[in-house]
Amino acid sequence: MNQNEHGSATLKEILSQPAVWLECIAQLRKSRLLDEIRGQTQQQTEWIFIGCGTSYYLAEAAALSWTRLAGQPARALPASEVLLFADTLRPNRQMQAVLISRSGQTSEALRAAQLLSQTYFVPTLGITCAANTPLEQLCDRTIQLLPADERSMVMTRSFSSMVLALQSLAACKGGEIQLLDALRRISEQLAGSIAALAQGIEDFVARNRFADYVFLGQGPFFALSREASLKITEMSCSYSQAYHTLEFRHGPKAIVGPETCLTFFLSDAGMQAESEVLSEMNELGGVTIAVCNEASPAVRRASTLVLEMGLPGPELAMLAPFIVPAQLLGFFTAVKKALNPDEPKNLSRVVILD
Ligand code: F1P
Repeated sequence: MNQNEHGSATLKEILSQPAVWLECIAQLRKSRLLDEIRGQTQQQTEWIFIGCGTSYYLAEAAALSWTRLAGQPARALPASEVLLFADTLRPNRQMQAVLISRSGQTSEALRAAQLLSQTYFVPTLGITCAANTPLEQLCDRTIQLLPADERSMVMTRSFSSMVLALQSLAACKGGEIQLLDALRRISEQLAGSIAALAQGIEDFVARNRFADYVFLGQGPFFALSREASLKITEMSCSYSQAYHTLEFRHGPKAIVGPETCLTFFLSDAGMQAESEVLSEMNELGGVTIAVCNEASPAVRRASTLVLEMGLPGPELAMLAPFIVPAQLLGFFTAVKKALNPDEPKNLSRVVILD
């Protein structure tokens, strides 16, 4: 794969992620913003992460990370649910809302921020990759990750960088400071291996043709499955679904055949149970991709393609690096279908409503 061969902004941004993560981590450390936010949110007892599209799946990853790292209840909602069913959310002053938006301009996210802040007096924290945005005007505080902004329509490094930033905030609140060092080491290691990873996925795409895609994960990796599914649909106009791995047995597996590409995001905690589903789908004739940190013999036997990332860190630190293979799968599938991932069909970079 020659990066210039594609000349794509989206591919450049995907490949830039390890370097951008290091920039964002350094920026957060230097600014001491996380310590300030931790001090200002001591009284908040429940965290609500809110976004749209990719930013909603980012919210899901952040909420699962928050519960485990900060030790507080957390959940994720699409902004539309806050707007249409705010009463079921039972907003209160002990809540902390986190509004996630790469552009800081998405109408539903802005309206959710305004409703929570001005009607329910819920404190609001924004996180965005742009400067001087309406979101920043509406929120009490805003984390800006300018190095993670993108030219491309689809979100790639903005997704992974904002995941890292919110995980870093959770770790700061929970005293899990070793996570920040793990994220830095992982970024440095992936910087040296991402080109080879991209070549392996480009070669896999060149050798195969699929009718549909499935992405499977448990725990925080389910959020990755949802984002991965959206990426391949946005970039390559392919039909894709995402499920909790073990849920896939309960009906959806009916679709599995030789033209079904199933990607498994394997967790440490659920490796045994998830590997059994992987083996079953391989036996049904599906083409299987395993994204994991260390592959067991059972995983190797049941996988058409094993992406063993081999990164140094705890399971939660794998959320940002594990999405990279799915971004690359979406990109190279689009190129193979003679589509332009930089200008996806039917889509706009920001959804602005009247
Ligand atoms: C949210 C979003 C993206 C999607 C597309 C339209 O944007 O739904 O997730 O890929 O770009 O907008 P934002 O609120 O994060 O800027």
